[in-house]
Amino acid sequence: MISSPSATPRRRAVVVTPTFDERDNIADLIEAVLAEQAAVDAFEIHVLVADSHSADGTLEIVAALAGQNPRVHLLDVQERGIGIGLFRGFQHAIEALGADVLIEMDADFQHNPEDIPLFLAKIDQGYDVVVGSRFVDGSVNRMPFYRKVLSVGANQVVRGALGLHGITEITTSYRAFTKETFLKVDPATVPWQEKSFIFVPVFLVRLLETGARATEIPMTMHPRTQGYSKMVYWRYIRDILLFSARSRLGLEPRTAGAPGAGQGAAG
Ligand SMILES: Nc1nc2c(ncn2[C@@H]2O[C@H](COP(=O)(O)OP(=O)(O)OP(=O)(O)O)[C@@H](O)[C@H]2O)c(=O)[nH]1
Ligand SMILES: [Mg+2]
Repeated sequence: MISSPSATPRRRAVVVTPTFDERDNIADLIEAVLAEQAAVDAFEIHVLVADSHSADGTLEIVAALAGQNPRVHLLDVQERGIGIGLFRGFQHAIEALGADVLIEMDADFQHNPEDIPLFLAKIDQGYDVVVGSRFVDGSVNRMPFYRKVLSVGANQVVRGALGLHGITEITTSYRAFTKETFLKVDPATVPWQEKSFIFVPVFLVRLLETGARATEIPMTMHPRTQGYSKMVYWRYIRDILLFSARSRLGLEPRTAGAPGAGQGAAG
């Protein structure tokens, strides 16, 4: 892609992907993400792999690719947890890599990198948060029946507890948002140190509570084909139910400025 010297400088979009034991996926994923640059003009695409010190070779694969390509970055977050990987990854992308826009995406190809241009087009139109959804027209959900039940149930329970209207999908981790929106979220209101996947729905709720202008785009989701799942179902279901109950009782800290914020226990 050729840009003239007088063109507006491109904003930087960093795709943050959390990894634990993803050696069979990660090199292909990085290549697929960077290939989307051909379809994106307004943003310079980078990829940051936020790894929980995998021992399967993921770290070494990404370190080698980062040494060859300045748009590939590695953050070893040391500890386990998808929330730790993502939250530290977002902070690092802003502070060390100069990210203007963040994209949150799994590393196992359940999220299609070809959707990246659509997310960025919506950000370019002025949206603060863009959510990939399996529940809007045009989406395709190829997950097995029990996973569909889990996602529908979790979405209903959390959305009901928080009175979230307009956003249909809060349990899958494919989203784009601006740096400014991320910086409005108080880290103390996000369970980023929890080992379960509760980070994924709660983080989106906190982004929306900032008053962000949000929209959804349809996505295709299918089971992973390489590597293994790190989701512990009972722990996730337990945490979803606890979070929803605590939110209804006003016991969850909320983003400052959100409707109803400050009524519950803070901190
Ligand atoms: N940094 C980090 N990333 C993790 C951790 N656990 C999971 N991930 C990553 O988070 C993403 C989602 O995890 P998955 O195991 O695919 O969970 P899932 O998509 O709900 O489960 P499947 O549908 O079976 O794949 C993947 O990119 C994982 O590698 C962790 O402890 N640390
Ligand atoms: Mg997965």
